[in-house]
Amino acid sequence: AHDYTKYNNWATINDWVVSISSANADLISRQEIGNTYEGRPMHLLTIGKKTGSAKPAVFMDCGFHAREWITHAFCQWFINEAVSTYGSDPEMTNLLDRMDFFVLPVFNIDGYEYTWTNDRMWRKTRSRNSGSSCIGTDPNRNFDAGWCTVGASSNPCSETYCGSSIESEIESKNLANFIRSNKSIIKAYLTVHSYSQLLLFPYSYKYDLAADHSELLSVSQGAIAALSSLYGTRYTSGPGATTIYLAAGGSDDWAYDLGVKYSYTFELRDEGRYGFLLPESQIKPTCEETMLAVKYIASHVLNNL
Ligand code: 0X9
Ligand code: ZN
Ligand code: ZN
Repeated sequence: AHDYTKYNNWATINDWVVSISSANADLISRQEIGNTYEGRPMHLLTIGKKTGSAKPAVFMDCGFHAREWITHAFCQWFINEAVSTYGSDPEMTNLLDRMDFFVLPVFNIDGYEYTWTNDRMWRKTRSRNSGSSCIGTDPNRNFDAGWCTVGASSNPCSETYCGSSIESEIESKNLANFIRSNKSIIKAYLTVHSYSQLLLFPYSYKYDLAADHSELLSVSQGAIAALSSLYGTRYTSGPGATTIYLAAGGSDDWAYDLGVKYSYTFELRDEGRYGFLLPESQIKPTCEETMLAVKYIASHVLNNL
């Protein structure tokens, strides 16, 4: 059965996506943005009060990398918290009245399924590579942002394989097509990874500072201050290139260069003690503190339209 304080497999998440959408039809609608390589449907939820007119939106995805299980848990937590605090939490109520959240709870579904059935530490997609027996592409090296120039590999056996071409992965193409189609309303792009307790913003494919560097930095500092106000969890924020490493082809840099100004990558708990194997006892505190950062960013977006 589905449990917000446990890690749920894809079948459980998928059933839950269908049921929470129908149980909250006033606030949630569901659509498929395409199928994965192995044919699983990529369900995207739109969360917000239905007003009849187009609202500005925040796009958020979880589960780019299969083994980063806390991220899948966070998207589920966010959706539940949004619908269950609408009407009581003034900040969430204001956000959902005036904007929409597009949430993709599991981006790399095939990889996630593989971490449950075969290899808990799998990272990449599960697509076949011609001329190689190695499987998968790193989806966060597969976007059109300095593609495969730095911090990525052209070897299909590498954990950071950039793929045979930009958006070679159907999951990347489905996500990019959705964002391109809704570019005029998408004001922020949040992509949730783990681990290291970082809040990153462009650029990661080059050392150049983003044109919006000072605003991105100050919003990131406000967001991590809000996050740490709950349990004192310490985050670092900054441009990817100097805060984590140079790595091209990420969806954050791609979205930013497309024109989505508030583009952030979260690296959730912890700092390495458990790493990708974060105990279930940390799901609730991690999600509760991360909610504060996401709401901080969304409120900033709304106040600066
Ligand atoms: O390397 C990544 O894709 C991310 N770290 S992870 O450990 N979750 O794999 C960081 C992504 C930062 N952004 C870009 N490199 N564009
Ligand atoms: Zn990741
Ligand atoms: Zn809560």
